[in-house]
Amino acid sequence: MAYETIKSETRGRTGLITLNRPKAMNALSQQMMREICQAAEDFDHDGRIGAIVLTGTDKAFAAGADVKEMEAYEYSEAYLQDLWAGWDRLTRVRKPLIAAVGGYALGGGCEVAMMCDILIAAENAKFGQPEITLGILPGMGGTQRLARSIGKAKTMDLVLTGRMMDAKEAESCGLVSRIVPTADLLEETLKIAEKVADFSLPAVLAAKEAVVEAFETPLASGLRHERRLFHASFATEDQTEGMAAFVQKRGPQFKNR
Ligand code: CO8
Repeated sequence: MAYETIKSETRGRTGLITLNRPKAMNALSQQMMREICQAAEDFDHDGRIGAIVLTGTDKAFAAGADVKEMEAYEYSEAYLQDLWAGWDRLTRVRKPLIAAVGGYALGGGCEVAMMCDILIAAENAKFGQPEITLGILPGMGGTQRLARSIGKAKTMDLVLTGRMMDAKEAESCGLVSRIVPTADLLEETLKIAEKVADFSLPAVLAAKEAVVEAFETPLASGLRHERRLFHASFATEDQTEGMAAFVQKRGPQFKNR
């Protein structure tokens, strides 16, 4: 499919989506939202793909929703269109989404990164929710996913002051899992994606589903859900292979990749 605001390609078993509006700091337009979600869904349904990487340029992962596009909106339009709800499609992708964040991840950019399952930051990454400086507030998870991820104190600080935090602070508060040198961001992230994509896909999907559940349910039902998925994993041929390979001291040959 031909896209205008993103590039979509495959690297081995990884689907790579590159946000491609560099002159606008990858500001997220509605078209870009539709194209990112479409590309991610296509990879989700593609049997050759085991993980999906979302990245931008070294200057900007994405500097937020496109303010120039949003400027003229009125309440009724925003409400009737359910503005930005289209991003929910990304959160329904079942394969692991890995964000490779270089440069600015602000506003909607930070929110899209938080919709991903693993966040890798380049040393030059900067995260923030500057909506307050525009007379609005975050609208796609910046108060909710951020608070669940880094807690109330830092979230209030970022959301109410609009300040940015650098990669080190983002790692120390748990927003990102790793920091890599800026020049190596894509290469390092693709290595992580390939590692994930090499495991048994049913196990990977179930593991993601179980972790996502931790953010949506009380502990007792989350634990029950995890246990059911764990039990179900014994119905897969990859469990038989994975455990046999361990016992026989060899590498596993997973069939369902
Ligand atoms: N929207 C539209 N255009 C943008 C945006 C944006 N968010 N960010 C940057 N641009 C454009 C600039 O207007 C400029 O365009 P032009 O050359 O035509 O003037 C170009 O990108 C380059 O930007 P700068 O000249 O400003 O570059 P600097 O290096 O000086 O600064 C910054 C980079 C710090 C990133 C700066 O551009 C900035 O502060 N951008 C806005 C950040 C912001 O406020 N983001 C929040 C937007 S609101 C939002 O995200 C609401 C979320 C709602 C849910 C979204 C769901 C995903």
